[in-house]
Amino acid sequence: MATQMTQYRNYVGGRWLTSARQFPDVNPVDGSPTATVHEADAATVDAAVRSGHAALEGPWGRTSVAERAAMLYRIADEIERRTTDFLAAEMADTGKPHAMASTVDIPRGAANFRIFADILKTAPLESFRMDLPGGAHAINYTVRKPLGVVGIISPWNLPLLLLTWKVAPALACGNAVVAKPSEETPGTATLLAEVMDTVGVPAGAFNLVHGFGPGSAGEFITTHPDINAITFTGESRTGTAIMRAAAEGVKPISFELGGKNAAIIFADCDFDKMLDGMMRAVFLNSGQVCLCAERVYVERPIYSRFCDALAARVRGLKLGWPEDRDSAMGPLISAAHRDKVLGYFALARDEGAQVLAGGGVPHFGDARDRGFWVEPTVIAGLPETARCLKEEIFGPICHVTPFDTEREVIAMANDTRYGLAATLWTTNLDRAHRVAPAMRVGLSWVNSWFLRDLRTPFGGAGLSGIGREGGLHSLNFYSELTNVCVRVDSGV
Ligand code: NAD
Ligand code: 6OD
Repeated sequence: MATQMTQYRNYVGGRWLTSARQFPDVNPVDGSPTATVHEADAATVDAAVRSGHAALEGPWGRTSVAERAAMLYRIADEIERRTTDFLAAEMADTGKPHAMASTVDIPRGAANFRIFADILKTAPLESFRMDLPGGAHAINYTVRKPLGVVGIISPWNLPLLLLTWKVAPALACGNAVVAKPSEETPGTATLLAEVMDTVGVPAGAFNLVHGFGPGSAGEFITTHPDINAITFTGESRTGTAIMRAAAEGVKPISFELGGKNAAIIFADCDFDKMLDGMMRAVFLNSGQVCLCAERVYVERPIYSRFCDALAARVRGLKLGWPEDRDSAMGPLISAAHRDKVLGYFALARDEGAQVLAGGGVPHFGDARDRGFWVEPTVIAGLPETARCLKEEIFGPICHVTPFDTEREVIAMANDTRYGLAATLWTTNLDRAHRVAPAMRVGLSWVNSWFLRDLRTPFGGAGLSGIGREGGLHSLNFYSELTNVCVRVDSGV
């Protein structure tokens, strides 16, 4: 008997909707189909937007802060109760190792709901007393209200983490959402819709639509006249298209975009800790984290030692099945993305790079040879003007450059149109406090990477984004603040 392929449907107004058009969800480990995805057409997206507005007019629009916080905690609990399902779906869609999905993606998916419930309950609002001539005064205070129906468009690299990073604060603030996950990773988003259904999120408050960008669900969301705000994580180029769409209707936007992040390694660093940190900063998630370091600058006295040590560690990285507990790296997300990354490997050679490790496609002798793998790769010797040092590759590759002075390395690290993150390795406290804030980025790490209190601002400069999310910054984006000014006349 043929097994029934998993079906990922749209969740609109509390109902599961199929679609006439479907597309396959592919496992990048071996290229096998894992599910059939129902692509939302314009009418389905329109129904999602209308159900969002209907929810805002109904009981969802009258929920209190306490009720919304309690609901967010229930969502977090239910994600945790279904951890095994979420892990299986995330690994099937991305091929990422269990070690990562179980410590980063799924726990953070649940944590995003808890943290925004906590923040919502304690979020301060402004209040000012204004003294007026003649003894009267006025009291100004702000009221936080939802923006309306928020369109959420997310990428494939950290599917649940990055979707919930936006859904949680949007719901916390009382909005309704129409969320579209990447076409590459519909799995955990669909499970999230099941969670919303199970814990009793009112119909229409959370809507999920599947599909692509242009000419599909993504574009239908961004061009819908009754979407009140758009929050997007993805490529800078896609941000440009979405910004154009959002200009019609002057919609608030929040953009978390690409990066070409620098790592700066000073000779006085703790070498072993730095090397462990750099292996994560370059190769976590096969380099498919917007915060990954693709440009590595090393102070000359330890340059050769670093290149040798990094290349040796890279050659020992285990490229494994996601379920294997000792797998360190998975495949790239798709055949198209692998072609793009391999294109940069070839370009690096054309530009004159030395390949210190990797640079090709691994051979396994099993089903993985049909998947979308590349070798973790270290290159050196390119001029700062090379395309490989200017363009985001988004794969398991870094280029290593030597430097001599602090001033020189700050200039090189900042010579990019992106501005997302930097990581700096030193034991010199003064230097850490001089160099870290001098990075033209939204997030500057010292002796660490991808470590962050979720209450802090997150976002990028330049091509890396517009605005900040995180903690109160998220609540402020997902809220309309109304200032109320009450004049109080002086009495007798
Ligand atoms: P992408 O821009 O191709 O796609 C992201 C989402 O946008 C997908 O859901 C896609 O279907 C949708 N989309 C594409 N074109 C669209 C359009 N014209 N209108 C509406 N929606 C559209 O990005 P990706 O390949 O999924 O993700 C990788 C990129 O995301 C990298 O550049 C990476 O740096 C960036 N990223 C940034 C952050 C951050 O926080 N700054 C986090 C993760 C990923
Ligand atoms: O940690 C986060 O909240 C966050 N937005 C991470 C982004 C990672 C990019 O790939």
